[in-house]
Amino acid sequence: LRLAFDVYGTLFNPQVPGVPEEIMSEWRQKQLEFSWRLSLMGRWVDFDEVTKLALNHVYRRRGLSVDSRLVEGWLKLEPYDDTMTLRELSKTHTLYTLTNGTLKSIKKLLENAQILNLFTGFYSVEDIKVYKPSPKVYTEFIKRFGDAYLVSSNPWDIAGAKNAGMRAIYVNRHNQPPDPLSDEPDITVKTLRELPQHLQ
Ligand code: LAC
Repeated sequence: LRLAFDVYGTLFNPQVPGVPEEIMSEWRQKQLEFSWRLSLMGRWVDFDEVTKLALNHVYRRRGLSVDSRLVEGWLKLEPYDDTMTLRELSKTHTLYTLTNGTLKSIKKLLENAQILNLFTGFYSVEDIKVYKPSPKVYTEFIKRFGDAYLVSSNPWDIAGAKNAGMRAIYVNRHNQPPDPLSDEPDITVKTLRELPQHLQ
């Protein structure tokens, strides 16, 4: 099967070392909000830049001075333990990325984690300059690479894929309740480790 992986939050833990959890979560939320608002406005700013804008905004809002080097932490995120299951999955399935991130940054992450070579193809929304969960992203992926499953831990991403008619595998690591805007994922697992047995 073709498996199209979301990157941030699915393969890599979006936690920059040295950033308190509360600020990190607001940073991540603003990063996503900015990406969605830009797409609704029909504008394009790449995800690295969006991440920078969100960082500055979150610190300013709190009246704190910001160390802009923190943004480089996104190039050094840790993969989840179960991400290493991709080594096994790549033997019998074809792996792709399907990410809001820039190819430059996500390839660096995959390289650091020594899993870059497991992928057959890399797809980023930079190609069409509109962010997930726009249906255009998922349909463009399928047009280009063929039918595939999106694999994501982000419920809004699963919702987006199902909405666009793409099959989806939800990695529900944190036991989140179902997303009210989403159709049922085709497969739900708690970690990527369960995936090989589901896809036999
Ligand atoms: C990704 C982020 C947005 O697409 O989760 O990798």
